[in-house]
Amino acid sequence: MTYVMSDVHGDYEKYAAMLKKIAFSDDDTLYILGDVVDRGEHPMRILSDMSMRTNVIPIMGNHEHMAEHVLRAVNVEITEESLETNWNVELIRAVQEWYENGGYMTSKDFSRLSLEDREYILDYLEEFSFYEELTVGENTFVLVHGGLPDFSPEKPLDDYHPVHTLYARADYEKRYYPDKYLITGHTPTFLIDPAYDGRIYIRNGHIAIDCGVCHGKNLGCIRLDDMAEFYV
Ligand SMILES: [Mn+2]
Repeated sequence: MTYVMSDVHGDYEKYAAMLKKIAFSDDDTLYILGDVVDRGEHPMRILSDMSMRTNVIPIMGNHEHMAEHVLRAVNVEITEESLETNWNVELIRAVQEWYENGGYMTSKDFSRLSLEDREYILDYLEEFSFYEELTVGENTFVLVHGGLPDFSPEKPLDDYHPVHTLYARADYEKRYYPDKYLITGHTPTFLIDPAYDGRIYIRNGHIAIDCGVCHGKNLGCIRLDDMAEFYV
């Protein structure tokens, strides 16, 4: 079976509870559609668990993108040289933007790791892909964290600016592909349509799966084989 979840935001308890609820096994595949880190308390525990499972496929979110950039830059000893190359105004702005978006919790959790584990986590974050396309049964799915700006149905995924797809928001009023579903996280479903508060939004060729964990709502997970929905 093939599952997708997203926007776990450091909530290890919900992540673990979801794996249990779907009875996730070695025969299954789970795509995690970004924003594992920030806001919640235990992002490193989730990343570490994900990294040890070969059947969990991580996709980048804007929060991983911010975290990887800042943590890589600050996880360097201050020397005369690193002051020039790393500790510049651009980094300070990036830290500020990240902290305004819940990055402090991730820094705090990261600070508790050994130097070796920090490198391991940073290397793992670099492996995240920006999108995936997969076919399950009769259906084809395009998975991207935020959206596809300047969309055209014929445009290959490689032609989208990868970083822009992380911060973009899909237009949920618009049908994208005539013959494929677009699966996105990033935009909590209660903001798309209050009728889907805490639930997965499936409409018009869209599957939006950020059910708002960091807003005190649910972690959602969809099974692509039969579109079954799971919540914790
Ligand atoms: Mn996001």
